[in-house]
Amino acid sequence: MSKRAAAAVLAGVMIVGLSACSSTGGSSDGKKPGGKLVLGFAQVGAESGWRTANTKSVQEAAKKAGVTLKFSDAQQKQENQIKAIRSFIQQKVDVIAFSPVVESGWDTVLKEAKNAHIPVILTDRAIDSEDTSLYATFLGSDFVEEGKKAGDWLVKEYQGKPGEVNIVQLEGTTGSAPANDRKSGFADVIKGDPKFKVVASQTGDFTRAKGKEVMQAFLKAQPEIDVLYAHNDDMALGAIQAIEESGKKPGTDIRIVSVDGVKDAFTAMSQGKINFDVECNPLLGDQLMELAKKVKNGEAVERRIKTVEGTFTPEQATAALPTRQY
Ligand code: GZL
Repeated sequence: MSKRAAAAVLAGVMIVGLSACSSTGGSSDGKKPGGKLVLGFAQVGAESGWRTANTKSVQEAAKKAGVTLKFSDAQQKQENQIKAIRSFIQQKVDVIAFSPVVESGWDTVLKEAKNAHIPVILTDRAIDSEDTSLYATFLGSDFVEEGKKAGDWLVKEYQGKPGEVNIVQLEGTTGSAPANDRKSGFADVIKGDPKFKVVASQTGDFTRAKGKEVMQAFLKAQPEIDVLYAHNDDMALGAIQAIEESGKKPGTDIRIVSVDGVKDAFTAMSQGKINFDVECNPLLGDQLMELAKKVKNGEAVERRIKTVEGTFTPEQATAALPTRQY
């Protein structure tokens, strides 16, 4: 996370300004007089199993909470998310929430929302704006921590083993908070041990197709690959196809550490194809609806709400499979 965003995190609890409820005439229960709370949600896209689960969580939670949800899918394009936010402003929704596809380039449109007295909630991904008044709160994972967990596993895995460890890295969407932070968290852990070398690192844009394509290129270019670090499971699953098509065994010839913890990755883990998975929880819907109502009412909300998530070994993933929600 950038220093600016971290400064916002340190801002601690922030009382959402009275403007959030007075100028828009918010009634006592945060809804338009006589109507349901209207929430505009600008989603990144449908690029991964994680994203599909996140969308389902938001849509189901809105229904349960009696919130009218206006939903847009930006197909991973920032200009589409900006268009969606402008349309929500035009429609005078009560609250806007979105998962910023990349960290920068949001100030102008968020200033428009602020001038329209529509509070904004960041979900899943952060922005690097210096102006922390542009959003009421950020609900999502700590991606640096996720990267560190992946690095910690790797260091433990190779403790006491001689020789160099050649790592290839499939990065998430260029410029996105999860890609930037998972990369830096991982790098921070391994930089202390010269045996670990990242010999190639390239974006696979969080998709299976791109993950497979880039892994094919890695396999052609790199004489020796010991480990793949994938910033999400979909890229890892695409890479597994490439590894198998090259005649190598994923999880054995090339160890794989990934992030997200979706069901398909747990299945691959139960087959010995992924060696460690750092969970990233997509089920943010219920918390988002609670926050939207509070923010609309001008109630105090934490500036930063971190999602609770763990890590999975193949044994733990196999045991969790039957009840895995996503
Ligand atoms: C992380 C989320 C990432 C997931 C990917 O919170 O933004 O985007 O790790 C998804 O699977 O595409």
